[in-house]
Amino acid sequence: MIGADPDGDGLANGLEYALGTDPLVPSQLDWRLRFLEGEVEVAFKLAGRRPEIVSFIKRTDQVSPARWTRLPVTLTGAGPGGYEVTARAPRQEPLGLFRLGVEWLNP
Ligand SMILES: [Ca+2]
Repeated sequence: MIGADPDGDGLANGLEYALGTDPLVPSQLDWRLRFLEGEVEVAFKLAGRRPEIVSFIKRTDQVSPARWTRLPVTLTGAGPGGYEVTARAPRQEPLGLFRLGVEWLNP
């Protein structure tokens, strides 16, 4: 079942598939935030790459109502160690919230 979470880590089976993680072993997202000159860089490390899935990063500057904006991303690495999805955005106050998203190319 795509929405089930048998390992109880909060990541549903469909998302575990997209991220390349084992749905029977608890996982957590490996991410980092870096402050650059005038910019902030957010990166998520994913275990495996699926050709039928696109990963993206969104940002919002407020919670309610959220105004999520999809950021341009770069993908680096493709070996057995996984790969990273990285986005940069202008540095601002407040910093806002970032999140990783995935979507199937041909659902
Ligand atoms: Ca899970």
